Amino acid sequence: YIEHDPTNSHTFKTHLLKSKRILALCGAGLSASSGLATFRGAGGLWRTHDAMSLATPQAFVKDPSLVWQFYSARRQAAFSAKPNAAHLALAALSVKNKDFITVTQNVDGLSPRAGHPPEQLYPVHGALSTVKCTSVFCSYTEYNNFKMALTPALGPTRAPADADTQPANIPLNELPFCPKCKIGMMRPGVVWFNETLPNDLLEGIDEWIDQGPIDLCLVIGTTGKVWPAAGYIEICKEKGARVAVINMEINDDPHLGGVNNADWLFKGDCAQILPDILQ
Ligand code: BJW
Ligand code: ZN
Repeated sequence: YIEHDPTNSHTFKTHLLKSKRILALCGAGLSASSGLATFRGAGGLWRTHDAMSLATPQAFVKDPSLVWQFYSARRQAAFSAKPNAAHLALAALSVKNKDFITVTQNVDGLSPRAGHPPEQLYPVHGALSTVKCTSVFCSYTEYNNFKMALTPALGPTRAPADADTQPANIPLNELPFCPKCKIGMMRPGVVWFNETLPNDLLEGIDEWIDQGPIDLCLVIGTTGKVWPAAGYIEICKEKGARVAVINMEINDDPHLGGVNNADWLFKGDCAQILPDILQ
C-alpha cells in the first residue's frame, strides 16, 4: 500500500486534473480535527456511550432522557466547533467544479458552514440542528433549531461529558415538546439505524449518478460500514470511477473504508491531506 508521499499525490493530481464528475463520501473523520468525536475510531462515541444503543428509534422510545442528553451534548459540541481545512477544501472544489457532489454522513453542519454549496451537498443522515415532532397528527413536522439548550434541563451543565458522568434522569415534561401540537415529543432530526434516509436526497444523488460516467470517488474519514451510504463507493466504481481513500488509519485490510482495492491511499489527518491533494 502506498502511503501519503509525493509520487502518490502526483499520480492522484494527474487524475484529478482529468476528472470531471467526482463524488466525495465523507464520515466522522472529516470533522475529527474540528474536535468532534468519531463513532468507531479511537475515543469514538460508541466506546464511551454505547451509541449502537443510542442511535436507534427503540432507544428513544425506551429512554428519551438518555438519548436527548447524548444528542444535546453533540449539538452543543457541533455548534461550538469550527469547520477545518478539509471542509474548506471540499467547499472550494465544489465552487470550482459544478460536477462535484459531496455525500456526507455527518450531521454536524460543518460543511455548509464552510461554504459548501447546498445544491452539491447531500447530508444523508440528517442534521443535529433540526428537530422533528414525533406525532403522526403533526405529520412529523421538522424545524431548524440552533439553541444551545433545547430546554433548561438539557442545558450544557446537565449534559454528560463522558462515560464517567452519570446521565441525569430528566422527567419527560422537561424534555423538548412540539411548539405546534404541544403533545408530541420532539426528536433529533437525524437518521437512526433501521430508519430510511431522506428520499429527496437519495433521489438527487441517483439523478447525479445517472448523468454519466464517474471519474473519481473520494472516501474521506469514514469506516464505510454503514449502509446505504457505503454503497456509493461500489456504484461509483461501476460507473468507471477510480477511488482515493483519505483516512487516519490505513492498515492491511483489503476492504478498507468500505473499498476493495482503492487506487490511492492517503494516510493521515484529512485536514492536512485534502488541502494539499485537492489544490
Ligand atoms: C480520520 C480522522 C482524520 C479519524 N482524518 N480520517 C446492508 C447490509 C448490512 C446492513 C444494512 C444494509 N442496509 C441497511 C443495513 C442496516 C444499517 C447498517 O448499515 N448497519 C451496519 C452497521 C451493518 N443501516 C441502516 O439502518 C440505515 N437505514 C436503512 O438502511 O434504511 C432502510 C431500511 C430500513 C428498515 C429496514 C431495512 C432497511 C440507516 C443508517 C443510519 C446511520 N446513522 C448513524 C447515526 C446518525 C445520527 C448521529 O450522528 O447520531 O450515522 S450511525 C453512525 O455511523 C452515524 C455515521 O454517520 C455513520 C458512519 O460512521 P462514520 O462516519 O464512518 O464514522 P466512524 O467513526 O465509523 O469512522 C470514522 C473514520 O474516520 C475512521 O475510519 C477513522 O480512522 C477516520 N478518522 N480521524 C481522516 N483526522
Ligand atoms: Zn407536533
